[in-house]
Amino acid sequence: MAEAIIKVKNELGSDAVILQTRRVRRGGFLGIGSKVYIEVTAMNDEHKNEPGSSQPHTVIANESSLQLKAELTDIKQTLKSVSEKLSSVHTLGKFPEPFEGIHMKLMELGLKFSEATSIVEKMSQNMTPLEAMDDEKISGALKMHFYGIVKTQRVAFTVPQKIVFVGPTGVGKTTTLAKIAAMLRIKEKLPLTILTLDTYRIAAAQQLKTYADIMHMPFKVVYTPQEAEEVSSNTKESLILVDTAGRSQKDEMKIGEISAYVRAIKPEVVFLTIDATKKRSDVEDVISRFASIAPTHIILTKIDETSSILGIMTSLGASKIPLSFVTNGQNVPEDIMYADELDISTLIVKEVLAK
Ligand SMILES: Nc1nc2c(ncn2[C@@H]2O[C@H](COP(=O)(O)OP(=O)(O)OP(=O)(O)O)[C@@H](O)[C@H]2O)c(=O)[nH]1
Ligand SMILES: [Mg+2]
Repeated sequence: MAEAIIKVKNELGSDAVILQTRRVRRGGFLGIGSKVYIEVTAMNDEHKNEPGSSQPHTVIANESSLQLKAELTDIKQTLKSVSEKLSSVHTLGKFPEPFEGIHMKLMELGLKFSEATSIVEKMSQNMTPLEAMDDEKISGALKMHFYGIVKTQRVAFTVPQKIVFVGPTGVGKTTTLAKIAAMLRIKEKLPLTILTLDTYRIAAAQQLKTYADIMHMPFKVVYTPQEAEEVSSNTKESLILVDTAGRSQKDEMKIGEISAYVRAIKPEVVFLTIDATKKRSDVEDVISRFASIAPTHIILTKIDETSSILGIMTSLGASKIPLSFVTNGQNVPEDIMYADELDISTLIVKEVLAK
């Protein structure tokens, strides 16, 4: 049809009026081997009243070539939209150096395009071109930005107090509990009791009992929420640290089960233990699935095993649950430290500026 209209325009001018279009078969023998054409009947509107010009004019275009043309038009259209999209991405990511490099690095370290863009936009607006060439100034601006990316808060340990450790399987709950128990025992000299709800895996209870024995602390395994409630309400003279079994965060019902124990114990502190080696999306998933247990603080484990903490810190910051401890190794009790906003921002700036 497009080809036919071009023919009409060429032959009758752009004011031509189309009177009729139809498909016709031509050629072949008894209909075999014939081709389909489009027949357009048109006349020139401008000269329609002139003598001799009132005859409508018919043009014919081959349908297979029309189809090819239509496909070509389609391909051109697609190419145009792809190239528009590419150029918009290019323009959006266009910052003067060194900001463009920082923008790319932030995304490499796990930030989303929009998160990286907003950081770099703020930085580039607040710096003169001369300042932007000064590495110290860039590092200072980054540090300023990442300071407070996640809120940190120390727990005020006291007696009596109940503290429960929750989190997915294998993140380091038991190890971290042992590290904190040793720290409270040795440095703060607080009387402690260790409880575990880890009833269905004897090996896991044994792991904690060994730590408790070494540190000369009372150790109990509880089997029901009622028992957990009795033990915790009758233990007024010590700080109770409660370990829970690591259950898959995908398993809603078991989170409900831990939640029943937590409601029975009524702890002042619920530590959600998060593994720093996990993907950011997995961490966000853990935070949302454990939300029903209402964690009061986060402990980030295994930062010694990850190459970047930026993405995870951004997600922890968004959760609004304060970060309390960071652990950086398997050694009990030494591989644990209080989370500190300045340390975190220094570490992130190092990651961003690393070549
Ligand atoms: N590299 C490193 N390993 C750690 C850290 N914390 C714990 N681990 C190791 O992680 C593994 C699992 O630790 P656990 O304390 O048993 O973890 P959990 O959360 O109690 O596990 P479940 O009770 O099975 O859910 C052990 O091999 C620990 O030594 C850490 O900060 N860094
Ligand atoms: Mg454990």
